[in-house]
Amino acid sequence: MTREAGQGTGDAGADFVVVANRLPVDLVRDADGTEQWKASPGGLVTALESILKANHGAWVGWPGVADAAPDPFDSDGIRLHSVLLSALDIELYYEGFSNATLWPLFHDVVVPPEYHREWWNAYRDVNTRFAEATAAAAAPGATIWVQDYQLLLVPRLLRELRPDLTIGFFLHIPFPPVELFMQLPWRTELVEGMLGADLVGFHLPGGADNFRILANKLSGLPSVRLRADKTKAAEIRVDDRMVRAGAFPISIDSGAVDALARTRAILDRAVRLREELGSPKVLMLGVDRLDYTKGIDVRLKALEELIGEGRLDPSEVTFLQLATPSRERVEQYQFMRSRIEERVGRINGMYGEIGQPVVTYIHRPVPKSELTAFYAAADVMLVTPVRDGMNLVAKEYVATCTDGAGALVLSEFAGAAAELRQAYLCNPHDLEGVKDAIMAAISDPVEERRRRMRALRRQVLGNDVHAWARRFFETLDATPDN
Ligand code: GDG
Repeated sequence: MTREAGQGTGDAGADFVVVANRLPVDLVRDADGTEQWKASPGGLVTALESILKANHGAWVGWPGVADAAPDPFDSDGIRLHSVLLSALDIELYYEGFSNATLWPLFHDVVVPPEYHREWWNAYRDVNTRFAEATAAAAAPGATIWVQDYQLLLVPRLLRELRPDLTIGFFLHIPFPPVELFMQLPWRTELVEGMLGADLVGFHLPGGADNFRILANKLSGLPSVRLRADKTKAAEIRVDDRMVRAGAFPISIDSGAVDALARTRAILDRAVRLREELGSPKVLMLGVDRLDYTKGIDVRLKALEELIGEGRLDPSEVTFLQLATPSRERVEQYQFMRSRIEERVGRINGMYGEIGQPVVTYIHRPVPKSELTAFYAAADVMLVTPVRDGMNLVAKEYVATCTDGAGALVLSEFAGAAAELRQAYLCNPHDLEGVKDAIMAAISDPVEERRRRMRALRRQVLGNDVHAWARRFFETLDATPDN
């Protein structure tokens, strides 16, 4: 990766620009103390890499460190433009408005959202800076794709600066019911911010519907629903423009996950892992960012009760929970971490044997290969969020089950449940239902479990992240007035 400024897309700007809170790089400090930016490829980079490379692509985002804004540099053929955030910006815009106002509100107020004017002011300022950086990076007539809830105001701010651009927006988290969204003191500004895009994408048709209703309720904008359209889209008239809103369920690079899961290294590691865990009869797995929306407590409660009632034998069952650290400076995350760790301790204290805990809990990130081995080793995957935009973990598990032998327990409140109908679906608020789903996933006849997994694999392997990006751009190109 090179760091020289002035290379790559040159002064003319980029024809395609992704705008996201984070740049796909991390600042890494080597043993000798030198610092360098290293690519950190996430799902979005994978999905957009070929489009970015083929279109003189650029990416605008925060490099992940306070007060750092290196000159534009190239990473894997993509020009990266940094937006500078101070420590105070991070506290007010990111930890505050994004993660303690919008995140809980958009996840059905699982914890109470906080409304603070100084957070909102910082959010508006930072969104303005993102829009300015994007306007400076884009070539005339370029296509821009703005990502997620941290940047809801960017589409409109950017359109004001650069009416020549085609602007898409995608929301990775749920878009809440109208009654909840109406709590927001800045509800009209936020909806009008999103309406600056030509196409607004959601995971589910319900999100697009809520958005269409709010555009009418808050800004009096008329809309029509395009029922025959595959994305269940609506068209909203904004002045002399048409804005389209529709459902684009995201996916993973299923083929790549499937291929990795078939490698000798992963298969061997999966076997060793089961041995290290005491060769349990049943290995259950949870993989999440440590977040209160993910329902980690729900599955721990279910496990504790199933053992307490004698329906599960602790000497035969092991539960491996990977809970990656996340948003550790936000208060609600600190509370939740304590509650979960207390429950893990209680279960192991009650039911574990020496050298043989029931729950193995890992609170640090693991490499992708290790995570893939976890998936490959697990008999039952527990995905029990109380609300989740999609949940890629569920799809990754399915793509990793190359032998067709695993079982997926999946919350109805994850976006993924709309596509993964053959999972063992459950309502995370109904603990008895969760327990029954876990028991069915463990005890159903092998043929039934295999039948379900075959259907899930057809779904996940047939709808990958490349198809997701393609569908979004095809719709963006077809949106009227473009
Ligand atoms: C948001 C929405 C939506 C986790 N721990 C490790 C690790 N991971 C990877 C997983 C997966 C990703 O992180 C998590 O994705 P999810 O979709 O499950 O959840 P969010 O982070 O909340 O994502 C969500 C998504 O955006 C996309 O639109 O599905 O609903 O909330 O890929 O594998 N990866 C590695 N080590 C870890 O320790 N390597």
